[in-house]
Amino acid sequence: MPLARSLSITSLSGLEEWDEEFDLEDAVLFEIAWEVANKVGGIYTVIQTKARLTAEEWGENYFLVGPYVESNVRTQVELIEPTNPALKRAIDKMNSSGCKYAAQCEEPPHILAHFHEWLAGLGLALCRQRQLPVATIFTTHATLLGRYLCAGSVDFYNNLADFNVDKEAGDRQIYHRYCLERTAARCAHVFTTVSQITAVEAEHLLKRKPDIITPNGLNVKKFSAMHEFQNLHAQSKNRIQEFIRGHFYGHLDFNLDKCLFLFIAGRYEFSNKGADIFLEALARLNYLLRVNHSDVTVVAFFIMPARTNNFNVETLKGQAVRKQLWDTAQTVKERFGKKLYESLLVGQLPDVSKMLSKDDFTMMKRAIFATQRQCQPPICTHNMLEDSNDPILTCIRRIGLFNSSADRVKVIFHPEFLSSTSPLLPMDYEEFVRGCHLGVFPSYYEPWGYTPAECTVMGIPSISTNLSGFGCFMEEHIADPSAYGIYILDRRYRGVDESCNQLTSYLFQFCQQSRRARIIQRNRTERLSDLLDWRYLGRYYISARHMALAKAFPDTYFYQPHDSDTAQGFRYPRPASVPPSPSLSRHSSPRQSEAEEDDDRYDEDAEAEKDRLNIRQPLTLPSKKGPALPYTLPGANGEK
Ligand code: G6P
Ligand code: 1S3
Repeated sequence: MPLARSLSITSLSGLEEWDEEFDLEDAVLFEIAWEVANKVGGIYTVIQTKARLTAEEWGENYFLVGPYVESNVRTQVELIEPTNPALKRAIDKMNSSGCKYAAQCEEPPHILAHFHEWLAGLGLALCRQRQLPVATIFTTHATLLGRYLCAGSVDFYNNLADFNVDKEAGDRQIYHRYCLERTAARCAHVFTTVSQITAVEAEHLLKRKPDIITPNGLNVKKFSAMHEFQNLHAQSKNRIQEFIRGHFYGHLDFNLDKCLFLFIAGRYEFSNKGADIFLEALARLNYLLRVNHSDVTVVAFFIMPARTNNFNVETLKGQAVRKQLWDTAQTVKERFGKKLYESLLVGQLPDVSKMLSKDDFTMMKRAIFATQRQCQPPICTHNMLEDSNDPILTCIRRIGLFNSSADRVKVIFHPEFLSSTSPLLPMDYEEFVRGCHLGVFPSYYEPWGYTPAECTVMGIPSISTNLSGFGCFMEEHIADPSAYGIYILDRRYRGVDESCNQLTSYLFQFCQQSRRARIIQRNRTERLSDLLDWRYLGRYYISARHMALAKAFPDTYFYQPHDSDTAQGFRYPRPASVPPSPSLSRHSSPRQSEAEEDDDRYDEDAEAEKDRLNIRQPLTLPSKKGPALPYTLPGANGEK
């Protein structure tokens, strides 16, 4: 007999506790999405990271439904028999006769079905059309039409209210998909989306105002030692540096210790994800670093999957050459060590001129000879199938960032998601992010944006925009986001060129920070992670589910919004250590004197404690209804 469940979400760094009592004894939850155990993009992350909290609330009455992809089932799914007899009968019946509705048992549970995105929307539409006793939720993570319109040259945000949606969808040959999405949104008991900016978009393009906003969370990993994430940064950075040593072999004329790693990652939508203005800003940054004779070198990684025909030879060769140099150094070191040991054993100081033999020199010369290279270090790590039309490569050709010695900004395009089994850069995404210095996500279309959120929980600063769900959310909840390493680019009120200048200036300022300033900033960034934890944000999904059950089964469930519905949102105050004087505080990144520049032994515990005390104020933002939706989206400068 399943127990009535109640969920208590405990306090996180002063964020409000949330206790929920809702009798789910006779309810069953199905969550349906194309990305269940099937990684395509961000929705996979939503489902995968949220599963633990949802399972805490629903126990064995929680089911995820996704496409059957043999390879994914083998690697991600543990096959078990259902324990609930009603479900077992339904599944048996489905197995024997195809996917027909078959739950005609005596005491059916109350079914709640949560559909994500238009791909799952057909199931929702059929549930409603056949009048099945199922409470339904539809969550859209982007609108189809929004994505298509933004990818073109349309001034999207200034014209949201005026689009002839049917015509626009028809013109782009997505009318059938658009209809499915709109139907699902319209006929769900509860309609949700991931951010306020997408709520406004949905209201105009799908013609329904979302009932609740369900921001995306993450499972935040807490380390017992407070600075463990800093150590992880140093370890992962070393591994990226190794890759750089190989990639730039023969051209390692820059100081790796003064090298900053920037990256952009995500679905390959060149202008929607802001790869266009990132490249342009990098070209401007290159100029600024050169004319200012900066000793900093920036390596910007583009991790965006495109169609390729495997790694290219030059890139693989780079890692092979590096390995050969390493092996040579180890061999010579061993021989040297042996001679030294033998000399000490007989009580003599070694004759340094005889420590290296002719063979040693020949071996070292050969290894050095192998590092000679006629071409520049490659931009792209793979053989691209559409090399001549590829937007990133085309733009690089235009702006002339070719990894030459004079360039202070180098670019590496890795058109495949990262993997710890790669022969080139054997790191998974999380390790890679930890080793970088700054994530750059200047998106034009970004309903939420997991990439900067992932950076935040790992203590890595990021740049997002005020057209992304994440950027707006952080702007709303943090008094001085950039002091915490959350830079929010203005793409709403500025033209592309102006936004690009702002981005260049953020990047240039970042390059001027000392190591110590970066360490302080990372500590601050990491302190925000509770705000993005599912233990805090999961409450909006919980509210959506309770609302749907109450709408579909009013005799059994009652949904009452929290009293705090009208309360103002919580804001993280400025960090205690930011200089109070306006002239100094203009740079909200931490700054210090030249003498302290490279002191990485800085202990920030005292500052952290001050900030934590400062942060401990009650949070009154969330409610069962979710945050209030202002539904005013000031005009964005859509000049693209
Ligand atoms: C972490 C480590 C330090 C290291 C620093 C490098 O804080 O704990 O030992 O010096 O990272 O920071 P950077 O920003 O230069 O990669
Ligand atoms: C969408 O994935 P995308 O990268 O195509 O869903 C994500 C999860 O909700 C969201 O973070 C992202 O902004 C959307 O664009």
